[in-house]
Amino acid sequence: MRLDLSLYLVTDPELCAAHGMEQTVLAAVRGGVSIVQLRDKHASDAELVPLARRLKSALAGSGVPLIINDRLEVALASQADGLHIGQDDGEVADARAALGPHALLGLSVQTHEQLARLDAERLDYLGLGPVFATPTKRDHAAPLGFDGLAELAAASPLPTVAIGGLTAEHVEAVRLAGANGLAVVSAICAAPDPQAAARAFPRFGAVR
Ligand code: TZP
Ligand code: MG
Repeated sequence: MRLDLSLYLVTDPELCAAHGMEQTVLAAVRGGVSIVQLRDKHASDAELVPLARRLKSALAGSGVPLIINDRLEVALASQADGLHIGQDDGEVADARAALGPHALLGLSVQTHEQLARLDAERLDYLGLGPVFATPTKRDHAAPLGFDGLAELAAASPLPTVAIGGLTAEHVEAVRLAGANGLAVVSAICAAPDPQAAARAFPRFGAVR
């Protein structure tokens, strides 16, 4: 599936609680998000698989890929479009081998050291962050700011999506920093109207 990182929704069950994960995702897709990541740190695989399957069928034909955070087994069982892993979530090579060549595979990167030992051939994109400190992720790495983001994006051999404390007001700064899009949790999930919140993001112009 085509990879458009321009507006990347990442879910959080607590922040999505007002409407629920499923309705929040569907509203955000109507509002124009280009890619969705199902992220739930607490649910079991058995709880996540049915939700992932429902989201996958709801997104069918929309062109919006469904990515699963961390849980390879959930990605496989739900036939999701891809997987996103962090630095401590196992080897990229193992994930790629299990997913096959066509799935989308993303990796979170916080430092130049991590970029230097990147298994880029097996990856499709990188998540760079956090740009700002955010209460949404506990124990996140030191914030990059836009200058740090620009340095990592310039050194990245892969398309990048910025994450961490970002809102619709940051689209131009992220674009100028050279990333290919913004990933947001609270700016959409915690909004009273997730569809309107997604729509409020200016269109992200092509970077490269
Ligand atoms: N990874 C780095 S920051 C972050 C994740 C999952 C959370 C971003 O959440 P928010 O609410 O958009 O700041
Ligand atoms: Mg992770």
